[in-house]
Parts: sequence; C-alpha cells; structure tokens
Amino acid sequence: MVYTLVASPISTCSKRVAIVLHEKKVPFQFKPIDLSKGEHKTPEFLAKQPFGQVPYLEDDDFTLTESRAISRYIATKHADQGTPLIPGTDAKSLARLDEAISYEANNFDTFAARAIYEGVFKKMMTGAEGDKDIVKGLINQLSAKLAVYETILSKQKYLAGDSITLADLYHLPYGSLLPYLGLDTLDNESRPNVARWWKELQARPSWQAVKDGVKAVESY
Ligand SMILES: N[C@@H](CCC(=O)N[C@@H](CS)C(=O)NCC(=O)O)C(=O)O
Repeated sequence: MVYTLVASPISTCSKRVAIVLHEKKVPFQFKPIDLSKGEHKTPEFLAKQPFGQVPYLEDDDFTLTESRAISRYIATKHADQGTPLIPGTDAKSLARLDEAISYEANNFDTFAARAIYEGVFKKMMTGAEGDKDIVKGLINQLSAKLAVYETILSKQKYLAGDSITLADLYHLPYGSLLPYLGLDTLDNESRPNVARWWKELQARPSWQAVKDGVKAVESY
C-alpha cells in the first residue's frame, strides 16, 4: 500500500513530513488541501484530523496526524532504507533523539514559528500588519537558544550526536523562512557551527525536492 499524504503543498508542517519521506526513499501519493478555501475545516477533513490542520497521513486504514509523529512513524517503519534518521534502538540512543526533538519543539519552533507568523504570514492571512516589536522579542529569545545550539554543535555534528536525525531535519521548514524577516538568524558568523550545520541541512536533496512545494513521488 502506498502512503497518501494529505497536506498543503506549501505548508511548513507538510514539508516536514515530505522531507522524511524523501530521506527514507518512500514513494507517496499526495492529496493537496487548499487552506485558502478552508478545505481543512470540512466535516470529512475533521473526521481524519480533528484540529483541522494539515498534514495527515493515510497508510491503509491507519490515519496519523501531527507532522513529527508521522515522520517518526515513517522513519521507524522504514528503518532499513534511506537515511537512518533514528540513531539506534537502545534506550540511550532513543533518549538522545527525544532530547534533540524536544530542543527543536521547545527552543526553536516555539519562537521561529511565532516570529514567522507575526512577520510574514499575518499580513497574508489577515491583512493586518505584523507587530515588529513582537518579532524582535521572539528573535532575541531564539538567538539566546541558538547560542546554546552553537555550544552543542561545536562538540558534535548534529543535535543528537554525529549522525543526522529527524530532529535536525525538523528545523528546515521554519528555518528556511527566517530570512523573510530580513535576518541572518541561522547563517550568522557569530555562530559558525550553527551556520555550518544549517548550510548542510539546506543542501540536502530531500529539502531541495520539497522546498518549493510538495509533490507525489511514484518511485525512487
Ligand atoms: N502540530 C501540528 C501543526 C499543524 C499545523 O499547524 N498546520 C498548519 C499548516 S503548517 C495548518 O494547518 N494551519 C491551518 C489552521 O490551523 O487552520 C503538526 O505538526 O502537524
């Protein structure tokens, strides 16, 4: 059975899952959802994703929501193909992975996603100007967290150790939008190891394949 990713081609959370499908060389069908038409708030959609958000994944009769949970499901189910992305099966390796995933959710996404909403999406979605002071405050908080990333990445190649994992890839969708705020937050010479890490992530074929929009993949 081929997976069906039900998602918006341009949404950040949809791209997060698509990156992992590409890394794992897993073909998938793609069912596009037009957020501007409210297709994610119909009764049919809400029956699958009760929060009315993209993406969700269908694997036969198994439906899964939440981009990070979907990504982990794919990486676990296809552990033996493509890029490993999960550093091991022992308790310590899995705990390191969870630790790094938690860094991304709590020290990166929470500031980056809100800053991007305020500084980029708000105007597009509501017509109202974003609040520059809110953006500045969030970016200052994000920069303080990235100073810690710099320390971590000066000792190891990636956030969970010396091999790339799901946690690193999760940064790509929102991280790639930060320059739209006119800031070099991730590619900053004051944090050379973060810049090195970020440059490498952005160059990955998986990101190059989805950055301009998610499309179905029949085979690899
Ligand atoms: N925690 C969810 C967040 C999903 C989410 O926020 N999706 C956005 C697009 S990136 C969305 O559907 N926004 C429309 C809405 O919330 O009404 C995930 O990671 O899948």
